[in-house]
Amino acid sequence: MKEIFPSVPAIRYEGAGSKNKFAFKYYDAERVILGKPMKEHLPFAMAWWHNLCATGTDMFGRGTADKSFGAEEGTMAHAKAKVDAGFEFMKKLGIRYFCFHDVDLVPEADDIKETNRRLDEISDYILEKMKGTNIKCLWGTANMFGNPRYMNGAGSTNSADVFCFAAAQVKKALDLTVKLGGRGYVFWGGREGYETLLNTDVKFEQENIARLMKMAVSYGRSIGFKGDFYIEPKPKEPMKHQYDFDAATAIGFLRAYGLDKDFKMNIEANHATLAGHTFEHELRISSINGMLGSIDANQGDMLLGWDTDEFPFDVYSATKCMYEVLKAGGLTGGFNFDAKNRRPSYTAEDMFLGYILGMDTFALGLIKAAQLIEDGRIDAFVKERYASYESGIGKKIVSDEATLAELAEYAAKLGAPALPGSGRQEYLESVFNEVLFGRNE
Ligand code: XLS
Ligand code: CA
Ligand code: CA
Repeated sequence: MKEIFPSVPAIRYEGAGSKNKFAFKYYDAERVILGKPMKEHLPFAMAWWHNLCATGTDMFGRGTADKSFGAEEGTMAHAKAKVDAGFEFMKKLGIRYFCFHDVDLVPEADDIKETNRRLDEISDYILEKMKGTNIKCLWGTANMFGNPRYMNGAGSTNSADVFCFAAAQVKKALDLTVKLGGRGYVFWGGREGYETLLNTDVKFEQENIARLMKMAVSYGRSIGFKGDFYIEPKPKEPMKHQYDFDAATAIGFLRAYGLDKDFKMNIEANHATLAGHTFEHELRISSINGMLGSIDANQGDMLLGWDTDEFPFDVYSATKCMYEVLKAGGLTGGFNFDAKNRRPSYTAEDMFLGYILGMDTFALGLIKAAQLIEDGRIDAFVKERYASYESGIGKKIVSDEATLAELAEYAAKLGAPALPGSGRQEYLESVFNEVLFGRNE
């Protein structure tokens, strides 16, 4: 088959001194970190939508990038050309997973029966392509936000007919995920939210979202889906209020409706910052609740209030992310680059350069997070900070043996407690810098 990206070679690790733009400087797939090769710590995935579909269209102008891959857009020939391009792309970068929405794969027809027929055809073609490679699906999902019928949401819509279309799409997307060996299935609540309470029954809408999710779990399990379902929290955009605001909100929702055994979180960095959190905050909240499943690896722009989906470049953030992931014992999902090139970076080479940046940033993050753990000063400090609970009255508190009256008596005896130990934030930040940058002369 003719190469689609002839100007880009297979990307290899050449190390930090290399000036070759088509080489990894830090991502060395076989390098062992804390007992595991990098490629196992970092199951990277390609996002079908941004990489193979998005052309850079924005509210003010047309696309700048040509993603026709030699075929006429809107045809099945184009759908297949995208598969060819995607597989060549993943092979050249050594990426082993992809993520997709149903409508990323084929042009949507007016009738859902025809859309589903096209999905069967393209998934057969993808399966053929997967043969003889180690490339698999990380997760699948249904796009329940683009079509005008979803203007008021999918699970949360006011129209029972639209709810049925959402159910039909979820069913088909689950079929495809299972067919392509997916590890997970994502619900990102695109338009599951509201603009004004004047026309909205929030309780009813949330109950219906839970109903759709329960049906998905029961259908998924019935066709042999063993992976995790994920909620991907996001606080706003496109809706003003989105129901899955952040990890804490989504976890509360899952517990309220008895869905917490089948679902975990898919945490996206850009959504975390839109919610007014750091990426690592969202990861920690998920992980302490046993719900850290997968990651959408990207970053936002702190000067802009929307979802810019940039390729990860911030090594501090990637290091803090990998620190959380290592502490959690890894992911059952992976790292999906839900990221797009900036509009003026419109060439095919830029598609590769974006992924090289992202993969190297996370490789650096992994190396540095492992060094922080091996260094041990941060861990030791945190342990020491809570040492007053290891003996005496503190131990009684955490063993649930103390009563309020007893503690009040203890306090009265003391008169006034000594101030808690210093938080030492500046010291810890300097330890962090030292591990990141080492000696510099
Ligand atoms: C949009 C979301 C979306 C999900 C999948 O903001 O990031 O792309 O990841 O539907
Ligand atoms: Ca995402
Ligand atoms: Ca996003």
